[in-house]
Amino acid sequence: MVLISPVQGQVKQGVYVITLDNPPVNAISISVRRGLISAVNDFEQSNAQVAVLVGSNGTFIAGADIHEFARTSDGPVLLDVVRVIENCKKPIVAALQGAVLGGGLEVALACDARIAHVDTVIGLPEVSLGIIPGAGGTQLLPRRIGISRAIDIICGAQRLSAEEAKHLRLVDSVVCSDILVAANLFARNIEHKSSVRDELVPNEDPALIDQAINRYTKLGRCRPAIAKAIDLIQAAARLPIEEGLVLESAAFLELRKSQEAQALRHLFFAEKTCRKPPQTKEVAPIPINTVCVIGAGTMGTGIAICLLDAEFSVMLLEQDKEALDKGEERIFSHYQKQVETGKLSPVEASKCLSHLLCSLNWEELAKADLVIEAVYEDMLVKQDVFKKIDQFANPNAILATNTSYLSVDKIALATTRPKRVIGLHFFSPANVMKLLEIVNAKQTCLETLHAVIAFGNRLNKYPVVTKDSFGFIGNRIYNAYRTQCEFMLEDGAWPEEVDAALVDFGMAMGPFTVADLSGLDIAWRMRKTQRKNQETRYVDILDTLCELGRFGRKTSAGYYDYTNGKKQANTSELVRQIIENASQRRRIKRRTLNSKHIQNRALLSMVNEAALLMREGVAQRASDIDVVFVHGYGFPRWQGGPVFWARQQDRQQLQSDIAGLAEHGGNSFVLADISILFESSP
Ligand code: TC6
Repeated sequence: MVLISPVQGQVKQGVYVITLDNPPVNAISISVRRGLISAVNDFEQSNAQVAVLVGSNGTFIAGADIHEFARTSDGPVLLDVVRVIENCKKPIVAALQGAVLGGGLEVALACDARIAHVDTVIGLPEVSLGIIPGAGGTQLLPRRIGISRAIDIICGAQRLSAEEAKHLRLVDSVVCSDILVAANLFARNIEHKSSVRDELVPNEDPALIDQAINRYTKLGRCRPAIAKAIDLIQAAARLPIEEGLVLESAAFLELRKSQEAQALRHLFFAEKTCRKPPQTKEVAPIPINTVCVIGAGTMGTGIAICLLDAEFSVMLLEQDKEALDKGEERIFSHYQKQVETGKLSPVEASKCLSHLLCSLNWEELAKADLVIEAVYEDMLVKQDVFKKIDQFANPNAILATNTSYLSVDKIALATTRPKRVIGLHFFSPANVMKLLEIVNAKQTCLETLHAVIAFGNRLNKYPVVTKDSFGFIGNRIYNAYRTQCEFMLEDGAWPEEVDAALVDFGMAMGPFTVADLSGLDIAWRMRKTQRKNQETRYVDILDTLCELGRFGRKTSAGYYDYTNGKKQANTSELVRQIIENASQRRRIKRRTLNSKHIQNRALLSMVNEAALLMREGVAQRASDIDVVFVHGYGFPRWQGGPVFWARQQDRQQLQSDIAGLAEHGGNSFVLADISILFESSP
C-alpha cells in the first residue's frame, strides 16, 4: 500500500506551493511533520526562489495533533520542523486562514512572512490543554510583541482576529480575497529571509510586565502550565534563544504527562463527543429558526437572551402583562450593559433585539419551530401549560420543557404529540452557562432528538443527552453530593469547613455557599414532596433554617449571615447551634473532619451516583458526566470531572472507600459497582 503524504509541494507560476492536507483541521501529526520537512527540503532543491505554505480544508493548522500527546513521540518533533523552516536558505510565506493555533502559529512564526485571510483565528491556546507551546512559542512570541502581551496571549489562551494579529505585527498583511492567490502575489516581492528568532525582546515598562504576571499568577495556583509559561516567557528576555528553547522543550515534555494535561485532554474530546448526534440511520432534519419561550422570569429571559445572541427569531410569551414587561425590561437592560461595557457595539445589540417579539397572544405560537416552556417547577402547572401549547403550536413544532427534575414523559402525556416533546434543561444564567441537558423521553422521536442537538450546538452549548429520570444527570449527582455534605455537618464539620475544603479541591463554590446563593426555599419545597422513611438518614438543618425565614443570601441569612450588601458571608452562631442540636438528636458525637476527609466523602458520593446513573442508562457515556459537572456545577476543569478523578484512583481502594460511605448514609445508601466507570469508553 502506498501512503500518500498529507504534505505536497508543487511549483506554480514560479512559486513553490507547499499544501498541507490533513482533515479535518490539518493537525500536525507525525506524518505531517515528516511531510513538511521533506517538502521544505524539496523546495530548497527546486528552482523556485520563494515558497508559500498553505493549508487545505479552509484552515491553516489547528495545532499539534492532540491524539498523539498521550503517546511517546516518534520521529521528528515539531521543533525540528520549525528549525528546518527557519534554516531554509530561501524565504517561505505562510498563507493563513481558518485556525492558526498552537503549533500552527509556531510554524507560521518560523516562516519569513505571514499573510492572513480576514477570517483567520490566531493564538497559542496550549495552556487550555495543560501544556505550554513546545516549538518556540514562548520564545518567539515575546521577541515579536513583548513580554506582557505574550503573557496575556499565552496564559489567557487568547484567540486573536487577523486584524488584531496585524496590529501586533504577527501578520504582515490581511486580505479578504483568496488566500493562496494573495500569498503568491505577496511572495513574489519577498527577496530575503527574515526570522523572528533573530529579534530582541522589545523593552517595556516593568510595571506592565508585573501587572500581566499578577493577572495570571492567581489563575496559576492549581495550573502548573500557566506558572511555567510565565517563567519561560520572562526567560526569553534573559537567555539566548537556543537556551530558551531547550528549557521550553523540557517543560513541554514534562507537562504533557501531568495530571492537569491528561484531564484537559480528556475534556477536549469529551466536549466534542457530546456534541455529536447518536449514530443511526439518516434522519429527516427539522429546521429550527423561530423559537417561542414561554415564561418571562429569570430563566425564560436568560434563555431568550442566549437565543437572540445566536441569531434566532425569538418570541417571549407570557400570560401576565406585568411579568412580560419586567422580562422585556430585563432583556433590554442586559443588552444596554453589553454596550456600556464594550462587549457589543450599539449596532450589534440592536440587531439582537430586532429579533425579539414580546407577546401575550398565544396565537403567535403557531409561528414557532420550537417552543421552550420555562414556567414554575410544578407538574400540574407544566401539564396545563403543555395542553395549551399543544392547542396553539404548529403540528410539526418541537415542544420542550425546561424542567430540572420533573418527568418529561409525564409532561409529554399532556399533549397529543409526545414524540415531539423533549426536555431542555438550561442552567442559570442561561445565556452564560455552557451546559444544556437534553432529556430524551420515552416517546421522543429521533428527528426531534437530532434537531435539538443541532440547536444546542448552534447555541454554542454542550448538549448532553440524558434519559428521563429524576434530576437527570446533574441534579441527581449533585443531590448525592449535597446530601453527603449535609451528613458531614451532623458528623462534626461546620459549613465554612466543608465549603473551604471543596473550594480548595478546586470547586468554584462550596455546597453551602451555592445553596445560600440559589435560595434554600427552592430545595425546601422540593424536599417536602419527597418521601422519607425511618431508615433514611435525613438531615433537617436546611428545613430548620427555612422555618426561621433564613432562605439564603436573598434574606441576608441562610447557612451564613450576610453583611456588606449581602456580599460578605459570616459564620452564624445561631446556625452552629442548630447544627449542634441536629447532631445531638441523632446522638452523634461531633468530631473534627479534616479537609482531605471532606473532599473524599464528597467526591466518593459523586462517583457512586455516577456509576448508578451509568448502570441505569441515564447517562450514555461516562465522559458526559464530566462535561455536565465541569460546565454546570463548577467542578474544576483541571481535575477533569468526577469520572476522570475516579479513574486516577486505585480502583479496588476506591470501591472499598465507597462501600465505607454506607456507614454514613443509613439504609437508603445504594452502593454501586464502579467498574462501569472504568470499563466504559470514553
Ligand atoms: C499544540 O499545538 C501544541 C504544540 C506543541 C508541540 C510541541 N488535534 O472543534 P471542532 C478535531 S496543542 C487533533 O468540532 P470547529 C476535533 O477533535 C493544540 N484533533 O470544529 C474534531 O474531531 P472529530 C493547540 C483536533 O470548526 C474536529 O477536529 N490547538 C485538533 O468547531 C473538528 O473540531 C488547539 O488547542 C487538534 N489540535 O473548531 C486547537 N483540533 O470530528 C483546538 C481539532 O473527530 N481546536 N481537532 O470530533 C479547536 O480550537 C477547534 O477544534 C477549531 C475548529 C477552532 C480548530
